[in-house]
Amino acid sequence: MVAADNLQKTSEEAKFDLLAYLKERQKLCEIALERAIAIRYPEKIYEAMRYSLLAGGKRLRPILCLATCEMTGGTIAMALPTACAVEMIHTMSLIHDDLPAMDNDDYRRGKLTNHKVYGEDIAILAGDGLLAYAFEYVAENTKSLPGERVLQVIALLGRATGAAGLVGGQVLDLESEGKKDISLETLNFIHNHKTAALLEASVVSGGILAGCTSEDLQRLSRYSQNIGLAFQIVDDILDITATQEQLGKTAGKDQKAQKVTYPSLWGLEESRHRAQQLIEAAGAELEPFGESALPLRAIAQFITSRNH
Ligand code: GRG
Repeated sequence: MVAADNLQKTSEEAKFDLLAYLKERQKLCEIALERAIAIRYPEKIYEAMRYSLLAGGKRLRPILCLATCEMTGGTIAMALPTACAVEMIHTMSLIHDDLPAMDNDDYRRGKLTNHKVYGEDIAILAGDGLLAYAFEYVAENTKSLPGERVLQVIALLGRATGAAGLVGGQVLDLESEGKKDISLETLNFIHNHKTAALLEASVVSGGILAGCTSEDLQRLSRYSQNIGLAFQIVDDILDITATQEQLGKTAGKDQKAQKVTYPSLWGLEESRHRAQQLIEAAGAELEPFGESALPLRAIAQFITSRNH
C-alpha cells in the first residue's frame, strides 16, 4: 500500500512541470511589481527603487508566498500584495548588502549594483524607500481579509527584517569577517537569520493570509527553515562551482575573502548531501497537504538542483 502510494506520488510529481510553473509565476510577479511603484517626483529615487526591483531575479520569495496561500486554501489575489512586499524587502537587503560598507559588490542580477549607477547616497535611500513602502503596500492593498491576518503578516515581516532576522544575521556575518574559527553554530545563526528568515516569512505569511491553523503554520515554518538552510548551502556551493555569468554576481567571493562557508567546513560532496537531506525533511512537513503541495515540494527540489 505504501509502495503504491509512493508510486502514485511519483507519477503526480513527474507530471508537474516546475519550469513552466515558475515561468508563469515569475511573469505574474513581474507585472505586479512593475505596477506597484510608479515614477513620481522626485523621479531619481523612484527610478533607483525600480532599477533594482525590476532587475530580474528568480522571484523565489513571492512565488513561495503565493504557492503557500493557494496550497492552504487561499487565492493569488489574497497574497499578491504581500508577495510584492517580500520581494521589495529582499531587494532592499540586496541593495544594502552590495554597498561599499557591506559586501562592496559591483554586480547583482547581471547588472551594475544600485550604488554603482546612482551613487551610495541614493542607493541607501532606495533601500530605505523600498523597505518602508513594502509595509505600506501590504496595509493598503490587502483587501477583503480580516484585519487581524494583515496585522499578523506585518508583524511577521517586521520581525524577519529587523534585528531578529536579516539585520541580526548581517551583523554577525560582518563580525565574522576575516575570522577562521567560526563555529557551525555561528554559521547556522548567520544564515538562519540572513537567508532563512525572509524565506520563512514569505511562506508563513501565505498561510496566515489563507487562515491556516497554528499547527499548519508551524509545519510551514519548519518547511521553510529547512529550505532556507539548504538554499544557503547551495549558494555557498555555487560560489565555488558557478561562473559570474550564471550567478549574475561576482563568483568565488567567499574563497577570495577566506570566508567560513558550509563547503569550507564539510567539503562540496558532504554539503550537497546535507542540502538534499534538508530538502527531504522539508518535503516531509508537507505530507498533510497532499497533492496541493506539489508546487512547494517541487520548489524545494529546485533549490538543490539550481545552477544560479
Ligand atoms: C537595512 C533593514 C535592513 C536590512 C538589511 C544587508 C542586510 C540587512 C542583510 C543582508 C541580507 C542578504 C543579502 C542575504 C543574502 C540572501 C541571499 C541568499 C540572496 C540571494 O537570493 P536569490 O538567489 O537572489 O533569491 P535573486 O536575485 O534571484 O532574487
